[in-house]
Amino acid sequence: MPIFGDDGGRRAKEKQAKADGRLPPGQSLTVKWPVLHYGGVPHFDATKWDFKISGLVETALRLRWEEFRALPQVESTSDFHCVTRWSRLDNRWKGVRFTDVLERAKAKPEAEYALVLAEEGYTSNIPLKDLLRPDVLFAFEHDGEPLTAEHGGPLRLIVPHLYAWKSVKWVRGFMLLDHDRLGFWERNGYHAYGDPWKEQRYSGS
Ligand SMILES: Nc1nc2c(c(=O)[nH]1)N[C@H]1C(S)=C(S)[C@@H](COP(=O)(O)O)O[C@H]1N2
Ligand SMILES: [Mo]
Repeated sequence: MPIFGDDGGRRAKEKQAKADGRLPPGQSLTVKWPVLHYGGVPHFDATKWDFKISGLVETALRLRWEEFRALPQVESTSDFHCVTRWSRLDNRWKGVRFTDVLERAKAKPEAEYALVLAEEGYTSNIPLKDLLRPDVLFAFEHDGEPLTAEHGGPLRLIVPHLYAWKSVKWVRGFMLLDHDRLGFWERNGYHAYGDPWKEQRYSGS
């Protein structure tokens, strides 16, 4: 007899996650991995792909796919919290730390915010100091597999401590600014910062 019902033990895992203090308020646990985004899944062409760093940096940069792939890679396991109230724990990501990318361009002292840029004009704003955490990665892999296109492959940003709309799929670069410039969802009613532990879901909350 299985101990768990046919939800693969989801309820038991959720109870444990709550007891361990790993589930932010108002979130429920998912053991699957939903696909969520606005618009279509962009087509990837390695010969045309580039990653651009601009704004308040010492050296504006444009990295080609091969150059980005050659940056030092690390693994980091972290949790993922979507504002639509699901969380997925213990995701094993492999990719390049934000800090290892930024190092090549060097932030100017007045840079305080980033606007992260993706395919099809998707953007998200994040304070620069939040991106300097060691678990913030540009990820190529999830749980040992190359990131599928629907989950943001070939490359997505992962910012575990903020709601997942900040974990920009199909990322193509970022711009550093001295002020906060709202991104796509942030202009459409989501919170400018988005701390899941404070339930900063919508602007004004
Ligand atoms: N480029 C882009 N990135 C995006 C989004 C989007 O619409 N476009 N949606 C965000 C939202 S709201 C969530 S919850 C996560 C979902 O990632 P997943 O589909 O891999 O679960 O991607 C985020 N990154
Ligand atoms: Mo989301």
